[in-house]
Amino acid sequence: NEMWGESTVKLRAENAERGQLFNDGNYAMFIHWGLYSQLGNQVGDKTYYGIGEWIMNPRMAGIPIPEYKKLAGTFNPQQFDAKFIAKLAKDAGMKYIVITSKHHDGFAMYDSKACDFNIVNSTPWKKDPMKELAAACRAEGLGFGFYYSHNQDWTFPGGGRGPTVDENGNPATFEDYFTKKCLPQVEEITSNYGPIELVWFDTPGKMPKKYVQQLVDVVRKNQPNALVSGRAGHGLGDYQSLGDMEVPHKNVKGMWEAVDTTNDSWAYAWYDEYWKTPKEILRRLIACVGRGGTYMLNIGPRGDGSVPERAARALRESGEWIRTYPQVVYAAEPSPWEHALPWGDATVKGSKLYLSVFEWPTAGKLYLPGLKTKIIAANLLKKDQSNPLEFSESNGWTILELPPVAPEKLVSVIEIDLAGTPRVDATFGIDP
Ligand code: H57
Repeated sequence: NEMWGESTVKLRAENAERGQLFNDGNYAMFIHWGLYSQLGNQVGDKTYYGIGEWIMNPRMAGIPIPEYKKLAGTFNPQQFDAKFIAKLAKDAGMKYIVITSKHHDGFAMYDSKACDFNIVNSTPWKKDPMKELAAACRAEGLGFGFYYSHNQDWTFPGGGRGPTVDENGNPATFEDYFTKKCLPQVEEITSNYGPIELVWFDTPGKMPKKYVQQLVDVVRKNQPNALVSGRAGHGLGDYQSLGDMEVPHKNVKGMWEAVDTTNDSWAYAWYDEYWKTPKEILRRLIACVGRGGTYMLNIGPRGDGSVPERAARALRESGEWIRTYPQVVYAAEPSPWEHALPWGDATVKGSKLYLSVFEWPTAGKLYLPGLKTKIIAANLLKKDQSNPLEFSESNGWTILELPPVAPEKLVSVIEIDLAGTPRVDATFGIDP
């Protein structure tokens, strides 16, 4: 994806320590929360459809900077509850949380000394939610990381797509923005919140390499074990970040992550009720694990700090399934088929193959194309029960005999013990 600047793919082994986060915890919570959350895509009596964190941009409402800055004066998120959010991520089966410390609007959602356009200095609330969230994550045993918009800053002079002159009308350069705000803020987020697991830089645009390098150096200095997202730019990140809301259809090599939303917007959008169902969440999570990557799924809390109930419910329901079948997801390896199959998808643990059956075959047979490794046993799981399945082979197809009704409401799991690591002849096509 050219937008994020190409080849940041690195092998897991190159970053054994840092990469551990992805190996163990291939499911995470992303949070977009900021001044824009107060608007929820509505300005005056007009609704702007799209991604809510872009509301001030001319492509959406086009809010002038002085007007936008006034939103800080009413930002008072009384319902924000860091423990609730960390618990929700935990219940969802997620392993770490990444939250917007500063999005393109330039507003710091943490206590920043580098720029007073921040939550402590310019809101009536005056608190640092990130201190609380970092602590809550640690208490739940979750990892914690920050999103930081390093190139785009729409309100600070010299920032990407920001004002080109300062308060006195003098020309402002990207260098000004970088030295006065960007670099100091990345120092802050990597120094003031204890050990963090990830710094998620976004959309490098045309940001010169020398700046990106300095940011990555700061992260390495302060947080040697933190991952840096591929969207830092210039191949300086640790792993590849796919496009926004992109779940790949074919296996992707190297270390990578997909980022996705529970509805259609990153930030809270009042009208957006296009919630993914628990089944859709599992479909996309298992697709990512099955393609060889990790899945980070976003929620957009409201301006008052509360989490939309339907997002929370879907996350908890899918999380309950993950807690029942953790072996399917965590530290699982990619599918030997390299793509989804008509009934669902596959993940691997050594010589065990896990079939996640999303569409229960009505004809009582499930077909596996071209599986070359010998099957020792096939079992249909039902929580901690395990029921043996009959299986046969015909012209390279493995045929599993299934009961007429799926044991699980959401997704049923078949565990296959193989004589070795699964190998597949990829030339097989449509079910016989
Ligand atoms: O933070 C989220 C996501 C993780 N990456 C950010 C997004 O805000 C970058 C999204 N940039 C993609 C993009 C390309 C063109 C415009 C947005 C509203 C109306 C038009 C635009 C947005 Fe589009």
